[in-house]
Amino acid sequence: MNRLTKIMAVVALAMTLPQGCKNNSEAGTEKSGAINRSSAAEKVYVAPGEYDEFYSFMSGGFSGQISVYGLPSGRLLKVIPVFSVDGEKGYGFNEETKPLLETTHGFIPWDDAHHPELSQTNGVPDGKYIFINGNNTPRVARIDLTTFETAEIIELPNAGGNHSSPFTTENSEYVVAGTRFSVPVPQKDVPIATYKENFKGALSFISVDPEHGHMDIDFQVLMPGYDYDLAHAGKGKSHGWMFFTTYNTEQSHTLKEVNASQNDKDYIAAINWKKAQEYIKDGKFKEMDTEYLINRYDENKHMAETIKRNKVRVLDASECPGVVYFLPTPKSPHGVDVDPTGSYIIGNGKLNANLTVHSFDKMIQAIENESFAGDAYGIPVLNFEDVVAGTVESGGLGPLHTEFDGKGNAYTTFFISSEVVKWKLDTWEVLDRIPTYYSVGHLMIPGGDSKEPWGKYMVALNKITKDRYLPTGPELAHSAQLYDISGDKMELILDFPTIGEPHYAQAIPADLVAPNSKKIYSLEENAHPYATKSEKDTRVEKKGNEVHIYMTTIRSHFAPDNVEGIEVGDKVYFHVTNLEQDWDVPHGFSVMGAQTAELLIMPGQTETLLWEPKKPGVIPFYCTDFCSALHQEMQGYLRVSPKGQAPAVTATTGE
Ligand code: RUQ
Ligand code: CUA
Repeated sequence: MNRLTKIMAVVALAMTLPQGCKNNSEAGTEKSGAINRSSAAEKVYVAPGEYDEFYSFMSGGFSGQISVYGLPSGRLLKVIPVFSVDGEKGYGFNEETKPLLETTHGFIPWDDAHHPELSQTNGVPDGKYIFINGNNTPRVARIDLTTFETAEIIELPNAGGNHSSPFTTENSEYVVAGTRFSVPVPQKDVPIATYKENFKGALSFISVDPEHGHMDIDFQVLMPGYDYDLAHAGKGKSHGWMFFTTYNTEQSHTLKEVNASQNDKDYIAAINWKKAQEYIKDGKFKEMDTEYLINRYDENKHMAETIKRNKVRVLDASECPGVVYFLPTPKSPHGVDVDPTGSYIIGNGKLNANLTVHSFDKMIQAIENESFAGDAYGIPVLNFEDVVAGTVESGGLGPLHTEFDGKGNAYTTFFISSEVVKWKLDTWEVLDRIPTYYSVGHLMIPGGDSKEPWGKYMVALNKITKDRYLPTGPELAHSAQLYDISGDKMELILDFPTIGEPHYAQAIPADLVAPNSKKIYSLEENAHPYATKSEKDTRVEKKGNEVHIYMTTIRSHFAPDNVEGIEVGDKVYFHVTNLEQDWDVPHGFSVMGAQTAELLIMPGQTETLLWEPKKPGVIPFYCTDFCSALHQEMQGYLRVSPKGQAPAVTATTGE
């Protein structure tokens, strides 16, 4: 057996382990290790009517969304639609949110969302925004935490598989987006076998406007054609640097499971983005023709708009000395994590047992001494011995991700050996280890990738659940597990299923978000071009085969609620304004035969549904949200006549 087949054999063995676990409902202790049931229950119990201490934002993975849970209870608070359409909220179906999902490939109703990242001020999550990457059709979204709605989605040109994304710098000067799959840049029709000549890896530095949060691509760094897996920003002393893991420095384009695992070491790419800014300022960049869209939701217009860009500023790493250095790192590193002081850069070599810790100070020293082992495509490669600070002899297998508790400890997940290992920064000794059920990917400590973690809980985000929950057919929910990490020993206190695949998650104390939560949209400030601000302005306008119904809702009726004059073949737009100005009083709108979704309209908001009636008759519509005691009465009728036979349009309420 060569090294790789050995690794594959271990991987295969580990994947079968969970099946071997006992499934004995009597013996909860068998499945979950030694759990002290009453103390665990007390720790996660949030009494009815009380609030959780933290908001936790979990990626939905292949669901494309973000789900919001309270911690420590594990209660689901909301699913925020981001990259996938959502019939529950009309997201991607109503006319206002459709533009959010526009790309240069057209309307894209699904993506794979991996890594939520909170905006930061001075290196600490500030509760303003959460960003998340769209992996498949490369994009980054920004969610506004006053509304818990997707406010903006930016597309990334020159990328393929936006995985090392969207990690933020200390003040969200940038969120980065690195390509996992290198592709021809610019895209062109070439033989795949010309990978080495034609493929490149673009790393985007997306600027975030401090006032409005608006994103745009400041510049891209064009890198050799490797795979850029994950990233994290420097902080404190290393602020100004961004670190990306690479794998496939072999530059293979086929059977990567073998071919991209040949090199003993790949690289962590250290990018000096302040230096890159100097190149930009001095005009030493190439302006490349390209195409990408920025889709922004305007909260006053209640509508998203698309901006098209056709240029991007590019720095070629090979031609910009001082911008990029490579740190050799063993065994196809996956996560790269920077400790709260910014001194250490941890490479999680996924085909390894040990963790490699690089020292930022040593890196700077080696750069100053120009002590290089050589170069790759003109980019200096540092000597491993010059930059390594230590190795954590973990005893685990398959390290993926590391987070920190702010008390000098680090916690690393091991996918293959299915555990979390707690170890000490500076001495690199292992302090504790605890199993996860099963096959943990990411882990999350509130603020655990920031300068000041709130190191009370740790959440393991597991890929496999097997015997943990009641079976639900072939598909089982993925799972989160909550651990108390306030003491010396980690203690498992709760399991809860998640939506889609939880890759990464982030959490923040509730008091940094809850007080800013918006309760209503002001009707007065509603600038939607089709808003109707009072019942007396409701009406129907028909031009050719386009019918615009200006409709309002208030407990418990629609105005108008009887409309005639529609005919088969018309395009009927319902522009529904919810006149309520009270918290938690949305109204729904649904019409029989609609091929889109319902609308769920917040107080003060206007939303539009397009309906194209296919058959003559009298069609009911109704409110879908139980809004009052007379909610069942909140209903109306639309008369649809055969083509060419409709009476004049009328819209009435209560006549
Ligand atoms: S990656 S484990 Cu996006 Cu580690 Cu999920
Ligand atoms: Cu409005 Cu139910």
